[in-house]
Amino acid sequence: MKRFPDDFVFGVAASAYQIEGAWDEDGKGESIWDRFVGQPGRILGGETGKVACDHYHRYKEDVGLMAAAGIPAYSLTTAWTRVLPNGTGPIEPRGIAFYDRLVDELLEHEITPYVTLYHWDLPQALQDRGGWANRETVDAFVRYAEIMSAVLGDRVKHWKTHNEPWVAAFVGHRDGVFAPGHTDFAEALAVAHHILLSHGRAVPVIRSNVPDGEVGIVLDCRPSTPASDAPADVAAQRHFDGFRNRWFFDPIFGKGYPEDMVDAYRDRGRFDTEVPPFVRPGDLDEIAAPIDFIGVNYYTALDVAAGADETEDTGVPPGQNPPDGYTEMGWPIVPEALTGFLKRLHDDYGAADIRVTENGASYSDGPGPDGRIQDHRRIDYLHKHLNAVAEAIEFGVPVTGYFVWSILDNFEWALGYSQRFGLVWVNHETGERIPKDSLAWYSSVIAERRIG
Ligand code: IFM
Repeated sequence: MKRFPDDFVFGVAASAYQIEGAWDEDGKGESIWDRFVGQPGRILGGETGKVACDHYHRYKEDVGLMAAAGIPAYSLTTAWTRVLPNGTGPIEPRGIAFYDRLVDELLEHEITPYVTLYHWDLPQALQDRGGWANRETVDAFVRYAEIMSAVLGDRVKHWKTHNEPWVAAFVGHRDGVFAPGHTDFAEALAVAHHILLSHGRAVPVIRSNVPDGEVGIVLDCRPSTPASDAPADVAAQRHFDGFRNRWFFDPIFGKGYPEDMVDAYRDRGRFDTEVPPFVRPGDLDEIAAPIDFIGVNYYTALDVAAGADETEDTGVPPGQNPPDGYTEMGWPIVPEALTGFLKRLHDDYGAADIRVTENGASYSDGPGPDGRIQDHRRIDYLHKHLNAVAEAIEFGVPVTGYFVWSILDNFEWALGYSQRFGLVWVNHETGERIPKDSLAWYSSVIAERRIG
């Protein structure tokens, strides 16, 4: 039995586009996801987030579900286009009013709000001017951060600038699988840089608006191991780690971009200079602005073999199935890699306050004949990962919080509604919510503050 420290924060998470719906209500502007879902072939089954979980209208019910389960913290993201429909220009007061209501509702139920400013839904108006590849988007983001922290900062004390910049940059601009659907490696690199720069510039702005608050960023991680001791596999794994983890963690922690990766990217990044041309003097110092915590999202880990050094699906070699199996995303379940990565953040980067800002599993279990949802596999997944967090704490790693992804079954991007990550089941036809057994289980872990 491992006990969590008294100040350890348990929470749940969700993001605006994945749950809110009301995509064009109350003056909301169009985001790149609103545009992307309308393009044929982009989303499985042609589904969209136009209605999603209708959280925009049902937020009281959702907060009530969290409160009934004794969830102490909720990580939400705000939609830039609700507040600034064109990304810049006039503020839409009805958008601000929604987040005011949501935050007040949470506080009335004694749930601490954690706010993330960007979870991939760039205003389309900014995309039309080049999106994140255009350095001006950095200034637009900083203004948006300024507005949100000024408006909510009296009640919201926990701020995260970005969620998973790797995904926004590479899945959106290299793979073309997420909005805006581009396939240009050089553009993806510029996008990543400007997102990181916007983070670094927003940090002092948020801090000055919320002097008694804290601010950080959320990076997704993909721990990996070489498929064998063969030098080619070892080199491939090192490259994968640079691509997937070090390119983001290194600059945030003041180490600049990893040199081996700058060298590796020169051709595809279309530059022949020592540093990529989008990196201007002073940028790396700004990106490394001191943060109060680092958020890390963890789902899976993989083995990397030579020849597959930048793909996500290198997986585990055939015949060596992971002992804990796979989730329905097809992701190997590797809880011990979470412990390892948390240790690495502390040992290699000196991270002094680490939060697991997303962790969870997709399983499609729905209501049985008695209406109950017995999602044992999700409970097992969460149990193993909370245990992995507790183990890291025992090793002396300063992990201070854990947020389950997600409170609700929601819109899983290019996979539409086919994947269910929720602690609460959602009928996507009617909007009905049914708490799963995993919610009751999580509720008891929170109450006992221990895992065994
Ligand atoms: O649903 C996503 C979320 O938007 C970002 N992190 C991973 C989750 C599961 O794929």
